[in-house]
Amino acid sequence: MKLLQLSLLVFFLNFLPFSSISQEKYNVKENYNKMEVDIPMRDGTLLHTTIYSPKDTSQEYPIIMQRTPYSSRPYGKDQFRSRIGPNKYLMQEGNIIVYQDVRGRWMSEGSYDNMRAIIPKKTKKEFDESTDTYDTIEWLVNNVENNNGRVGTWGISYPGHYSVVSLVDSHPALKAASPQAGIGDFFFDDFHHNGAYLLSYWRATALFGYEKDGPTTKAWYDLPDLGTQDQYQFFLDIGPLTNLDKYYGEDNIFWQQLKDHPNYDEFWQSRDIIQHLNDVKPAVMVVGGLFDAEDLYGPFNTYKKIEKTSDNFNMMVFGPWSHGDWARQSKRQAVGNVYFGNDISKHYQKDIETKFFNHFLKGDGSKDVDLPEAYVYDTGARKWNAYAQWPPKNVQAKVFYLGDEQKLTNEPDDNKESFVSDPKKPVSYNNEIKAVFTPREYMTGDQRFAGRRPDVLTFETDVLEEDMKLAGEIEARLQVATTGSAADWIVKVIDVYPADAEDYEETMEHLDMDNYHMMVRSEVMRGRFRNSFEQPEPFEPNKKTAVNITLQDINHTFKKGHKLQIQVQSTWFPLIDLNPQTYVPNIFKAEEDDFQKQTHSVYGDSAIEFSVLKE
Ligand code: PG9
Repeated sequence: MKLLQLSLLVFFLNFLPFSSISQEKYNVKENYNKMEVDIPMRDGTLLHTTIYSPKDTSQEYPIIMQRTPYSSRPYGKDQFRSRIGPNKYLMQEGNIIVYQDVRGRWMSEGSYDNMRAIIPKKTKKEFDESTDTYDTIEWLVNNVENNNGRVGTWGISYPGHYSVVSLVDSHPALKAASPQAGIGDFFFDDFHHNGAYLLSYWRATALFGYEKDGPTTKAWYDLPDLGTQDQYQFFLDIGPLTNLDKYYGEDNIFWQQLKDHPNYDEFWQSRDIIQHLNDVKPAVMVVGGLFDAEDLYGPFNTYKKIEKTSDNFNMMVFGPWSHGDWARQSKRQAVGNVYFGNDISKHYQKDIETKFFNHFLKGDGSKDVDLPEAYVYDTGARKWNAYAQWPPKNVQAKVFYLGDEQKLTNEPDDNKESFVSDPKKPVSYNNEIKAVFTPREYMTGDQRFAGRRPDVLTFETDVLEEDMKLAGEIEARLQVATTGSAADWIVKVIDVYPADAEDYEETMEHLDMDNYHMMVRSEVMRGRFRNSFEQPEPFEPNKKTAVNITLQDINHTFKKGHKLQIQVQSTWFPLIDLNPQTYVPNIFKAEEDDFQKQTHSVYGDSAIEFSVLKE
């Protein structure tokens, strides 16, 4: 099986809750009955819903539901998943587990709409995903035998998004929701980061772009085969994005939408779910991975928005995970070369996730429960922290400046570092030739390969004489200039390991962890959006200009003997698409000649602000 297909299989196994191919001692078919029903929505559309109910009817059970665009298969009354529910503990103790194909996907009727916008003031017949969820819950609690009248939702990624949606105008029977890496907004999650298009997601456009003819158990789309492991070269050879049109025709609705909406316009704004998280009633446990390459914006902003607007039970768990790791059964938890510890996901599933659902769906459901407000793993010290709030209260701002001689300094200076940025020789986002369905391992990748390029600026502290713990968001306030009229700015926060760092089983053959430059956090700002995501602006050539970038939260101790390093660059390929570096109205429609080599500069009064935890 080609690596690309394998990576796609791994991607899907993320969403076939636990693999439908792994052999488990626990036998679902022996312990659960399965029913498949088509539930009518308020507009008459039928949504295909699979219900697994415990055979033991000596007690009533709550319903724990996942709504998904990735299929509630296997279909057929005698076909059972080998694992059901959020984790094996909840499966084995008995719950009614429900999977539903969302509108327009797989066996459900209707049309699909990526991140379908919530209609704020709906008429009785108007529908969106919140009404589909409401109508589904209404049907389930009134028709599924032996349910205890309480419902939970959960899901990872897109299914996580639908769990977030369940919180909007929620059904009164919905008592608990656990959105996990739930997409918040496609302009900041997955397909874009701060307006930069994630070219690395281009193949996934096929997954979501085509309309199916009717209910189907078979995939109605094919993913384009790049025919190479070298995605950097493939996309470099492709050149302007218009050359990708030969792979996706007009019938790929999502590809057309991506091209027609390069700015944060009403199309994207209406699909942002965070804006609707007001006065949330059900208990919420937001889960995310600190090295999740797909959805970081969504979970952090879901938790923070609910904290601001609602009085419900609301907690968050962020572990040393990449996308979906927390749902796996891996003994050793590692992301790429970096190992964090054993049984981290098991501990989360057994002691946190199971307790959350049992308390709110089977227990007294009060806010008085022995669960932490913010359970966040320290990815440097390699241990869990239970915080009373997030971001933590006892932090102090610490500003570093991008000073002379590649030093992070405590004071700004009048230094200026310049580099030539050439779209024909962009900085790679990773250091291996391996095709991926969507990027993952670069989130902890070694950044020495980049730092040695002349078009990547590096700034670092001296060797730390004591631990420095950074907790919360990071604000990069760059002062830059370009000879062109457009540019992207990427900031990377790196933990430089000492020469005696230990190697791990996961460390790649040729690599030692000594002097490993571990990516801790990174983010891009497409410079045209520096003042507004809605109204892009060119740079005035050679004019010193402010570009601010918020990097998602971290919880990382830079240990004594390590160094903190910042890298700044303007290309990150093919993670994101190439910026022509001359201003064009829509980069999706840029032409070959628009792409120009330019000289960019970063000034010494550029600041990176961290929050240092005062232990
Ligand atoms: N958020 C993930 C994703 C969305 C779209 C394309 C590729 C990945 C996910 O649902 O896994």
